[in-house]
Amino acid sequence: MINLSYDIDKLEYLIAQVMPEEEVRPWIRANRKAFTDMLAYYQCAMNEVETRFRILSTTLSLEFDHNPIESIQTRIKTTESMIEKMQRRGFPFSIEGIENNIYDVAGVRVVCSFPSDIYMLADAFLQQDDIHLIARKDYLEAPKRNGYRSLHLIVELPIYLHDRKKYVKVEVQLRTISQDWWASLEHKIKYKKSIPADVSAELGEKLLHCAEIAARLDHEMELISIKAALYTEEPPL
Ligand code: 0O2
Repeated sequence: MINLSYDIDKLEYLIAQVMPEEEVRPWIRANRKAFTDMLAYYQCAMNEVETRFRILSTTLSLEFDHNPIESIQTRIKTTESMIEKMQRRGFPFSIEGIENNIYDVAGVRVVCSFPSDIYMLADAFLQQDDIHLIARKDYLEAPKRNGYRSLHLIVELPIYLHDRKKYVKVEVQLRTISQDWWASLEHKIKYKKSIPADVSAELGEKLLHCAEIAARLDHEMELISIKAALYTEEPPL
């Protein structure tokens, strides 16, 4: 849950890094409410997407005799990270600028049992007629050079406010348990500044090797599950 009574001193400190000093206070006065409203809208859209995946998990498990989702995590991007991304991409900081240019302010990570569950869930989710697909990046089909694998969907969906409907963007990442385990360790190592360059390169190679082992393991586990499913017991009458 995000803190909607956002620490205004912290926001002021962050904004001061991207605006001339004399503009900071007027910006905060003019935009404080709009900024917390924006975070609340992202939170609502993120909750909505999470609920839709939970419903899909229940209905698909009735159909296919296994629950395709192991876990779901959600997060709202920190303001630091939004500002850093806007700067890196050369956009001036504004609420409209964030809404139009940063697609992963609201993030939902769906951790699946098997690779085929990822596509089954993504297809079922994208079939919902109020979900607009903005972008799809398939890092399962084409893994990143470091071995990263996941399916990323940027979608836009409506949230219903008391007086209007608003479309909000959410990034959905779908991956298997082993891909999630790998990504979590790789993420920690990537941001460890104390690792010397040669050790970092060596760890990168080892991580790439582990990503390939994990992909083979996912494939083998899926074959086992398909075979086991042939012997599903009928429920007693
Ligand atoms: P966090 O903390 O998860 O928010 P960008 O790289 O963000 O400038 P883009 O196009 O948004 O550009 O990137 P992409 O490829 O869609 O990836 C966005 C998110 O995917 C990242 O968010 C990570 O969560 C995840 N991701 C992508 N590549 C990797 C990777 O090589 N390793 C790991 N561990 N995660 C990856 P953030 O903002 O980096 O981090």
